Amino acid sequence: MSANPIGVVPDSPTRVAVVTGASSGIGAATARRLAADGFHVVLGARRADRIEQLAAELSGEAYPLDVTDQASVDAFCSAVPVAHVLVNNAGGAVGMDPVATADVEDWARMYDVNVLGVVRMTQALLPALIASGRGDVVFVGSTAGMINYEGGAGYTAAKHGTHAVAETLRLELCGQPVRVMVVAPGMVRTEEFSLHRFGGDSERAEAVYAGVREPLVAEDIADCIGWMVTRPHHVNVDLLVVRPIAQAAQHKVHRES
Ligand code: 8X3
Repeated sequence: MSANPIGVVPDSPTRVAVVTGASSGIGAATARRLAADGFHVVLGARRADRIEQLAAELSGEAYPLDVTDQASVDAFCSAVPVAHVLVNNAGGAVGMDPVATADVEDWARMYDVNVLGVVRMTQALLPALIASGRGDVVFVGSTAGMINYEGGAGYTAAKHGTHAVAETLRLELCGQPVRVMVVAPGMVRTEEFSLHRFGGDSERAEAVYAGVREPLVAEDIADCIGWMVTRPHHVNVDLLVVRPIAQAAQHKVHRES
């Protein structure tokens, strides 16, 4: 466990940013970006070894976190008395089976991490975010939270749920000093998203990006999040949809042979 080297206290000008799912991909890139922007970063993920290494590099903190486990969320959040930004990034897809034959256990896992996980984290850190007087919750949603596609219903239903939680929270917090923002990425090539979705089948994972000249990368989304949380605090970027230039819409992807 890396110690808090700067001892952030409530009236410190340093803002504290909590990033979930920070062991790889968008989460790790966001932690790097926010640290570079001057935030004190607190990283959470199940793979403690990875986040400890990254936190040491970023002079931040790292604690193990499984957002699908309330006890884990409680333990993590008890180590974070001060928080200005929560990036609800932990999430993911499992499988790509049609509704007719999909495994409902996969769907339950996706709902747990993409919907209940963000609710658990948001509930636990909301008092600190409000107390900060300038809090932010960023939900890493998806274009899959705005449209549906064949084989994707388990994931699209879950990501629609992520977006619904965010939009509802914004309504409920109206008048409080907490922004609620959603970034909705389209095709982002990370080392794990598609590999995880297809149970480690690298051929299927690679096929997702086949012929796409420049899919987005994790740093592109981290860049968006960095921009969103560094706007003057009265500016709430409700929803930022971002796709690679080769993806005009979910089903309209230019592929070179
Ligand atoms: C990922 C976008 O198109 O794979 O959140 O569903 S997609």
